[in-house]
Amino acid sequence: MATDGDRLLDEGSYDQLRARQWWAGAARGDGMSRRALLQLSAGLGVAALAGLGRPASATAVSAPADSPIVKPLPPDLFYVYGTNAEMRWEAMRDQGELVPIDRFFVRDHTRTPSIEADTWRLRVFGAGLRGAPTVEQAVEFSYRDLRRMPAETITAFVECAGNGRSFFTTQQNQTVSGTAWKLGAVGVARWRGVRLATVLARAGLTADAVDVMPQGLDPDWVNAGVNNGPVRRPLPIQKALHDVLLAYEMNGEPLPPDHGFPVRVIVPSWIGISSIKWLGQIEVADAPLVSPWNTQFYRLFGPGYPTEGTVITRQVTKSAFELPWDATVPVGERQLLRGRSWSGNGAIGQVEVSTDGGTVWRRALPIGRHRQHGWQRWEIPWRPATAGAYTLRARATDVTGRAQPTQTPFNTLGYLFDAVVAHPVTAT
Ligand SMILES: Nc1nc2c(c(=O)[nH]1)N[C@H]1C(S)=C(S)[C@@H](COP(=O)(O)O)O[C@H]1N2
Ligand SMILES: [Mo]
Repeated sequence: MATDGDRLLDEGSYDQLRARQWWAGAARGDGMSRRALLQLSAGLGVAALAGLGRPASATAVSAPADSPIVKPLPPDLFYVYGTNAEMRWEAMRDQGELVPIDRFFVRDHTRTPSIEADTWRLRVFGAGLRGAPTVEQAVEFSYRDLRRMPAETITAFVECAGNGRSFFTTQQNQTVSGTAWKLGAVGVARWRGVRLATVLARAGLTADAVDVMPQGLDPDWVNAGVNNGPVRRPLPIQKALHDVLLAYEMNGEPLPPDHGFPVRVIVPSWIGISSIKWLGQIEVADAPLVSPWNTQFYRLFGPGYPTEGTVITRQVTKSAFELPWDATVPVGERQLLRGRSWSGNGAIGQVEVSTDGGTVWRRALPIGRHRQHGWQRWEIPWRPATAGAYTLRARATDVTGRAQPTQTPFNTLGYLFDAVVAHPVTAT
């Protein structure tokens, strides 16, 4: 039988329990009354439905001279959208399981800060610890302290909850707000670091702990005239102790500035915003915590959802071809189509591909093994017999049976697009 703790690893029960606690006044928020939130979320829905939200368009702008992102963003590897940059999927052709750092997507709310490892400290505090109730009394860890603790390495994807958002508009004719990602706001890397459970134990964790809230050192996020404070989002203690890592290495190198140097959180299978970069502090509370990132943003709002929305935790099932958008392929030649599929709910069980607009589906052949929280690579031979336009489709099913649908139910902020994507190519 599932215990309360097990249930908190599951997004549905986590949300229901936290929502009940919050609406009953048992959760501690910062800065926003329930009334204000309700007004805001209702207004958000209306604005987005009326097309007042920033419409998702496929237009990519090039990086400004004073780029908020530190690493180079060459146009053959990235589409750049202001403070965010997505990987072009053709950049994964001929790559192994991991996405190299030079092409890993970046999602910054403001900009990449410059932080020195020598003076950096992680401050852990809160009523869920013995003797460190406030941030002034926090238990401090230096970079060296963390590096000396037992290390662990995991393979896991980081994926933005909004990955695929542009297809709400281009495939489903719906207006949603937020960055108009195609499918490149995802990447798999090897993350090395120390388990959050180890750090919390050393900080004096007690059985009273309920939620933890990691917070970033990047600038406050101001949106629509409202200062939401530093980027932060709570996690239930059960998930925090289960498999969360405080990572200081990515693909065998020190964490690059854009990906959270010196230390970031990695929350396997959960949406990207959970994996707080440039970690500065962690509150460990004996009561449920809220931040705008789990009450206003990264929730599903819209006609099919309750007024207060539904929180998002795990990622959905998706697939992508390792091809340029509007690729040109040789006519009359046998070629191998390659791609990858992934899910936040478990390994991928099967992938089917259609090259004829969705009539005939063939099983793709798996390449390599799906490791931990990574993805499944696959390939399928194809010979386009005649010249002209084709639409490629890949649809995956994970081992829990979650398959990609033909439509994703609308939500105003355009999260969790899992429908099969129609990828245009031309054979010449
Ligand atoms: N401190 C901080 N952490 C953050 C963010 C941020 O802007 N600031 N962006 C989040 C979001 S929305 C995503 S999708 C991931 C992106 O990680 P990446 O830039 O390493 O790909 O980081 C998350 N962690
Ligand atoms: Mo994100």
